Amino acid sequence: MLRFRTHVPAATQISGDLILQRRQYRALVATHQSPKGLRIAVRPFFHPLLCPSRPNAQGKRDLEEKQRGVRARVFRANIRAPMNPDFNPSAAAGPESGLFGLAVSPEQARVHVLGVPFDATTSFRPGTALGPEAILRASHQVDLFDTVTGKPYELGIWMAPLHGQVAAWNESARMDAQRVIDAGGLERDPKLRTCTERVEAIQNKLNTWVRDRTDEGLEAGKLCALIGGDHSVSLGAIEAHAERYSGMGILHFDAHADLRSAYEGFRFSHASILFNVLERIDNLGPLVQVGLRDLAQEEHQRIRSSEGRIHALFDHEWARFKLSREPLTQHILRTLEPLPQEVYVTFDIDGLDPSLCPNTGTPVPGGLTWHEAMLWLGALVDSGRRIVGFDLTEVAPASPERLGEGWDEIVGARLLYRLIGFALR
Ligand SMILES: [Mn+2]
Repeated sequence: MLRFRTHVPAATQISGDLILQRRQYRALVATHQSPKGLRIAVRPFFHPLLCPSRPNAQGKRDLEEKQRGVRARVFRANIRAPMNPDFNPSAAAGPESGLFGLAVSPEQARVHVLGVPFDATTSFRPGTALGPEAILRASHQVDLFDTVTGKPYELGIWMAPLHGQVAAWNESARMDAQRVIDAGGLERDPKLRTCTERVEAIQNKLNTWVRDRTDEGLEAGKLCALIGGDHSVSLGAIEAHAERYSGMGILHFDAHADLRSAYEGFRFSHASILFNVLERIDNLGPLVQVGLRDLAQEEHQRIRSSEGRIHALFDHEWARFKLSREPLTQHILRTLEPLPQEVYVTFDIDGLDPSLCPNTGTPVPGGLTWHEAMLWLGALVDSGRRIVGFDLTEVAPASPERLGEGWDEIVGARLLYRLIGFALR
């Protein structure tokens, strides 16, 4: 027995060439037969542009339906398309629908989300490469109405289909990177330099690719968000934003300062992302770091000697704030003070308490609670500043077999929705 929990649009397309009216469609669903006696398969609506799904699953279905003698297909349109007059934001999302269960074209959407499944230099434990797919799936559980930010979905949110090239780059870079990591880093075994060079060549390609994709989105007037992958993937996105928003500041949530000049021999390591940002991008405003609690002396020194370019609020300082009698927002506003009007947010999920991201690559005790993170983001936009773009990295699902069901990606999807909401405010 087939059941449709959500709305049926006025016209539903069959196999790309036959249109059923709502009435006929209902009749069809009720009887499980086609009006013309065709054998019908019903499957979730799928559009390669709208739904970054896996083409393999489609192919398997095609074959299976052919064997059953299916002559036509009804695409079940239980997706949430805000531009559709029949749209119901409270309806459940289809399993193969787009990010947050929405179905909007890239042209319609105000927000473009780019998933970058890359984690080749993850040193401690891998898994963040599965972050984008896991967040996409977990996002179907997110209610579109949000008590804090309202209705961000109304402006349209579109996630680009996950690009196979990035996964291929990741696989090939990971093999070389693993040899170096297993050897204890390049310092221990300089013979492995060719490996780090190959990794670097791939990361250069990746950075350019991310920068170009982000640039295309910004050119079209979109709010561009990126989801990792490990933190190294943000470089291209920050470059593209800095080009357009000259002098923009960066607000960085992280347990780590990410200010190492290189890590384990990798120049584009996740542990060096902010170092690379400051080194390579000229027209940047100040960097404000929040949540830091695990850093090398070299990084501490770099913050101290940055002459006002880097402002770090260490986690123990935040803990002290919380015990003081002053309202927390006053501390937050004081910390945000160096930031200009236009701010890029780079959010490593490990800036949060690890109970919110237990499987992230390098978890550290301490960190922000969920509500504290929201307080920071809210204070940032309430102060009149604008989030011009952002990234969310280091979300790692607990289980590759059950993507989208784990706690890490559930938190990640909700954080992504809030970030979008605050940026659109
Ligand atoms: Mn981190």
